[in-house]
Amino acid sequence: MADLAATAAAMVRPGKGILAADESVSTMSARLERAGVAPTEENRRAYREMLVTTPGLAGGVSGVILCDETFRQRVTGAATFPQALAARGILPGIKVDTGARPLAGRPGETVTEGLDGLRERLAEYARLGAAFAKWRAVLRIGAGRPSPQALRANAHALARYAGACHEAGLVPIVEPEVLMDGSHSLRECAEATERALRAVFAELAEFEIGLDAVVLKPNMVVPGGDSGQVAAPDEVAGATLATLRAAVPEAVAGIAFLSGGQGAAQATANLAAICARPAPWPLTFSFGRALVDPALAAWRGEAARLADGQRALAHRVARNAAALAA
Ligand code: 5MM
Repeated sequence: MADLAATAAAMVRPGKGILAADESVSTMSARLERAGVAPTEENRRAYREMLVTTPGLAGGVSGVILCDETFRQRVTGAATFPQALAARGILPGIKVDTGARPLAGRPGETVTEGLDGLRERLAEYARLGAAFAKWRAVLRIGAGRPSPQALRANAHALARYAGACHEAGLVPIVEPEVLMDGSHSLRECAEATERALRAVFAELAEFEIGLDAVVLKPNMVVPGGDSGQVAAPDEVAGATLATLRAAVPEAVAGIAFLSGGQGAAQATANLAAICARPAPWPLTFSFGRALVDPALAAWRGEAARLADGQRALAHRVARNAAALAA
């Protein structure tokens, strides 16, 4: 466990965050199509190669999360993606859940699946070079939601996943995402997030998971996207840290926020406000869209625009790394 705690500490070390480039094949294909790029296996590979070979990426990124397809692909020059990341001093991570599926008896709610065969898959990913893994639970705010049943089912799966990761020698990123979708208030987001985190840490305690080798990836506490409310970064920071303090044990190795569909600049401003306040855990980012959307828009699948895409990613990484030191 000492090695795992050291890896977890390296993932959240000062001035660095985690790049979430683990979109599933269907999500990535849809994003490429929206950007005018044909959604082929080769274009998904080329896009991820553009990201991970960005000059200086290791200056602000401690780890990159990949999906199964990318993990088995190669960058130009024959190294696999995990080998290419390790050569750059970046920890390779792998998304190991198989997605959110409808939860029986709870219309509109999901449970994230992927426990079947997980031990064998984790062992293979470890052999292929993974240092850490990620599993994302998806929770919605609405009438009666998230329900106690959805909270418990997802928390139980996250705890079993975390235990399996530790057995395989991987650090688990535990991601219970309360979606921004909806018209809920910031207060309702805070309440739902606190309930979600309490459920997760109750299950992690039940399974005796060593928290010094766990990185938590929560949402920030923000009003729903359709609420019409706008929360200033200081209000987001206050509500986010109050919620985390109420539900997250101090023993957790670190907290890496997701961006959740916030605009890139907004996510960075909120991150900076959160990091400006004292907290008992290392705080950082594990953004997907807020890091890569500008890079995809700049690249557009054209080899001649590769450097533009990389500059866009490097810019967002630098802004977020600077936010950590706010
Ligand atoms: C990059 O997207 C991840 C997985 O996407 P799928 O839904 O296709 O599996 C996702 O888990 C991501 O890591 C987190 O939600 C954080 O991403 P954002 O864009 O919210 O920061």
